[in-house]
Amino acid sequence: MSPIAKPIVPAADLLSFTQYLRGCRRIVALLGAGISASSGLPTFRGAGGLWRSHDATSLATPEAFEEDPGLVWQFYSYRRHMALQADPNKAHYALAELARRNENFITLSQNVDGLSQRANHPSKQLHLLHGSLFDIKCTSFYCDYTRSNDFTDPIVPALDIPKRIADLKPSSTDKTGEEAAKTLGQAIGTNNELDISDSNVPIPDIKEEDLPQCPKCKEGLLRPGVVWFGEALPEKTMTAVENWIAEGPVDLCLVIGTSAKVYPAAGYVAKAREQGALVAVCNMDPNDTPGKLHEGDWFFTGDAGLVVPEILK
Ligand code: BV8
Repeated sequence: MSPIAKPIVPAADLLSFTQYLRGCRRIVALLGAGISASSGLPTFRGAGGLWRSHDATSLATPEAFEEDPGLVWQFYSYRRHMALQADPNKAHYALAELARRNENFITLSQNVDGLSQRANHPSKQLHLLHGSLFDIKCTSFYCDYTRSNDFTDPIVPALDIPKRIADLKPSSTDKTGEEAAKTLGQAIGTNNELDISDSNVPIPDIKEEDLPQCPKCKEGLLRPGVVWFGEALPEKTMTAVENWIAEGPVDLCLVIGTSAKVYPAAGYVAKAREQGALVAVCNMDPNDTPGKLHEGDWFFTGDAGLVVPEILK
């Protein structure tokens, strides 16, 4: 007799939530890295939030870029590559479907991986709070050059790290080459894809002139079009979100796959509550709640890729 499969969501919670959802008009969802985990993308805190022994949040700053643009570009080039290899999962598609069904539903995504867009989430109802890995902009103070939806991978030859390492010829004098070749064997996984997030893989320094350059002012370095720590969120986006929340009662706030520790994004949950919203959290970690849960809220423990399509169907 096969064991009865454990329901993705406890029946009672599912029933009470779906009954409430049916009566909801204005709904807002806040997404974090956890929604993309089952698409194979590491979260910020996943694996200790490390990228090649660097704390991811310490690389997502203007200061880090100022100090070592080559290293920060390698971090973003790696994430661009990973995001392009990934596919949206059923949670991304379920939210896109909800947006098509209900024009009074909006998604606030903290994610920069482009997966909600690739799930054809209606763009007018998708607010990218922290930008996108695939937007690029000039760092020169006097230049307004920006480029969207640049999916070139890698964005410049110098950031084709696996190729650069493979080109390193080990020689008696060039320790780096030998070391690189040796660790290359270790670092290349069975799928022959070099895991450049592996801190054992030495990566040659990249000269600034080999990094993406602004084609307009011809002076500035280009940078990823994401919001770094210490930078303001896009004003237009914040105004649109704040106006939407202020427009009238909010019935439900979905909080999906986020540790809800980064502000002002995490603050939108409280703002939705002030407008009357009940909160439904979906998280792998039962301790990751956006502040204290209230009477009537829901907490669905599990993989967003499984739970979200279940509760929204
Ligand atoms: C700003 C883009 C001011 C780059 C990111 C109060 C008010 C305002 C600001 C602050 C404040 N207090 C502190 C600040 C400063 C700071 C901040 O919030 N710091 C934190 C660390 C305390 N905020 C800022 O700097 C913001 N700017 O306020 O500017 C200003 C105003 C005017 C003029 C100048 C300045 C800017 C913040 C934006 C930073 N950029 N991303 C990039 O991606 O590289 S933030 C980045 O980290 C992500 O976008 C995301 O927002 C955050 C990580 O959070 P999560 O997505 O939640 O990921 P995490 O790994 O933490 O958690 C994953 C969750 O998923 C976990 O709960 C896990 O259990 C769960 N999970 C895992 N697997 C699954 C799952 N759940 C379901 N299913 C699974 N399978």
